[in-house]
Amino acid sequence: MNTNYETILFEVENEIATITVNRPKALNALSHQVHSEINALLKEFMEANKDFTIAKGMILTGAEEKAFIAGADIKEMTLMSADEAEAFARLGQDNTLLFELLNIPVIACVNGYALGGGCEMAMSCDFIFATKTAVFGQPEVKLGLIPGFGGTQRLSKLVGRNRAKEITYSGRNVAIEEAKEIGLVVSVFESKEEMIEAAKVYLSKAMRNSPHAIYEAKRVMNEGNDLTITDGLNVEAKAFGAIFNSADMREGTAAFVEKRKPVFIGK
Ligand code: DAK
Repeated sequence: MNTNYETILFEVENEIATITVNRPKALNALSHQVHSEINALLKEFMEANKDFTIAKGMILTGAEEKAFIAGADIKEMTLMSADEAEAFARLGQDNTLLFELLNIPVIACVNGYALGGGCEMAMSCDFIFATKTAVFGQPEVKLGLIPGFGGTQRLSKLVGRNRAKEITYSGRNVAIEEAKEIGLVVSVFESKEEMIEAAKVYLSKAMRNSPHAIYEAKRVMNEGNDLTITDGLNVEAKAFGAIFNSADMREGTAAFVEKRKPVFIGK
């Protein structure tokens, strides 16, 4: 896999892939180049990791301490035409969809500012770990913009439409206590090191389970998020049936009956 990028870092250790947005001087703001590089990386990774041969879990984080991602690059946006802005929004939206479509769990590890596009990128991960210094928000209206990487949709689904509207219209910051209380963040940590370590421990434990079953659970839960309960239950029933054709399901149930540890192959 190509790991040679200018604005992001990519590494894999113990089957856990980490993407770090690496523009600390601009508080890791999302330039067109950052989005293009994330897009190329995720597409190559998806193709190469179909059988979970590279990684079984992923972390998305920001370089250094001050910011996860302080939003889309405002300096770059001041020069964009409407057509360029639409293309930029589509690229960013595509990246948020790729995180949702990945066959492995992705944890956003948020330290410092996660504003605008940063909050949107974090919300497209499976869930969010954060440090005590984390600050969330959708401040786009302060710039005469609206959220353009899915924030108008995902924040409502995560915290409820009315709270999402209240946060978005004011453009205010959401501090960590509130982010935890409204369900934006699942766990809070004292330091970035502690948070990254906890994410690695979580993913290492999860990968003892069937990677295929985790992927199916992720797929069905994400699909169901956009459906009525009846349609969502239908998707679940189909996936539940199909998983009986998987080697992992046969192995997992047989191992239980034989009182031994299962050996999953991710199929
Ligand atoms: N873009 C570009 N540079 C940024 C940046 C950003 N979002 N945030 C910070 N920086 C840069 C600063 O300009 C500064 O650079 P220099 O001036 O030193 O060259 C450096 O990072 C350090 O920032 P500060 O000096 O401002 O640091 P402070 O501690 O004083 O303040 C801050 C930290 C996070 C409160 C402040 O930097 C800030 O307010 N940043 C902007 C946060 C924000 O408004 N984020 C939302 C961006 S809007 C769409 C597509 C996408 C979007 C919308 C529509 N379509 C195409 C339709 C998404 C929009 C957004 O995300």
